[in-house]
Amino acid sequence: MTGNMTSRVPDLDIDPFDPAFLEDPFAAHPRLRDAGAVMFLPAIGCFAMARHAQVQDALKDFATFVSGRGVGLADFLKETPWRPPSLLLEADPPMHDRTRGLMNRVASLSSLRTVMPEWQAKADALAAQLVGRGAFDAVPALAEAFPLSVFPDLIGLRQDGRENLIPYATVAFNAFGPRNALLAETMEAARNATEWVAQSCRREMLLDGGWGMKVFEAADRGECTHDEAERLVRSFLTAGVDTTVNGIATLVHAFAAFPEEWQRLRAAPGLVKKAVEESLRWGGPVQTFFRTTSRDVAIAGHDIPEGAKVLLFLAAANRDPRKWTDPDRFDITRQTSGHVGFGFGIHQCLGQMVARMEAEAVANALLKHVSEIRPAGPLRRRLNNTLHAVGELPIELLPA
Ligand code: OVP
Repeated sequence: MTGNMTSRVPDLDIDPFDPAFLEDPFAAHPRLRDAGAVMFLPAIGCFAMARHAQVQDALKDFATFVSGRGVGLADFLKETPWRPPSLLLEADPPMHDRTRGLMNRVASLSSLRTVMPEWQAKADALAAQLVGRGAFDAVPALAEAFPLSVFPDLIGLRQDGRENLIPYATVAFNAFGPRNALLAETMEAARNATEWVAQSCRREMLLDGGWGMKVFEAADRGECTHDEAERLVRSFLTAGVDTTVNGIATLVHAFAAFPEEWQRLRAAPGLVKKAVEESLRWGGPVQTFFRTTSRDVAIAGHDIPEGAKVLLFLAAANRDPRKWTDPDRFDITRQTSGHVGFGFGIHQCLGQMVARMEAEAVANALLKHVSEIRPAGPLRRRLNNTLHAVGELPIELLPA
């Protein structure tokens, strides 16, 4: 026989949604990467890839590794999704390209530039208030406080009920995993949040000038239907808060854990953008996403059948020693291009400029006010099926 010789995919006995795994996913990543270019995880009955080359290739090949059957464990062809699918994240071309084009025009860099001075002033005031106050938990006081002080206003949400945003997103990210205890608990806690989010996406609830209303104005121009507009606004509310909260918590944690990198940044504040990018590579606020195969496909000599769920370990790819030198080290001068912290290809994070701007505003504010970021107790995780979430981050900020 010649050509097309493929072999069975190796099994690996790891459950990536087990609490012990979620507590420290990075500890298990070497086994995932070393098991092979592709593996099968009997614990959850799906294929998985954790090396940078395969994860990035799969993300690029959107026609083979599709999103329309869901980017969680559930196959939307066989199971009813917990909510109507996202028209962006859980859609494929041609539908995806139409909604993504519209949303790209709403979430433009030019509309962000106009709010940047205001965001920086808010971050500066927050840092000034937190510095020199002794030990505090940076999760509520900084990582949650800052995004909540800027993002809901950007979208044009009313004040009332904003406390529902994080509980809703927590459920949404848990819902990409199996129907485990984490999902059940957070679903219960967010019962009213789901209804509040649905109401908040309606045109009557959105303020003029916000990104939410801009989506409805695109609908008025015929770029999508008004029902679609509502669901697109929902994407902003789902994807825009818990992600940046944990991105900022991870950035602060990185500097607390690598104090010499904080001092390097103080000596060269022009490295802020690189430091933010490196924190995304190193910290992995979004750990994983699934795809579904649209055909039989061979990966590095292994067969994956059509209709298979494939778990992509973004955070493991971002620390793959086949791609990165000394990958577990947080190094603000590292060349980070090619990291998949925002995904890759056509679905790559729509809000990445917002996320970067928020993190840069916080980093710049800390640079103005803070000489040292000291751990003041153990970091505690808030377990989530998708996010590497920080539950508690005790730190102390010493004045500059
Ligand atoms: C990380 C993301 C996450 C969750 C939901 C959505 C997007 C959405 O489009 O609803 S991107």
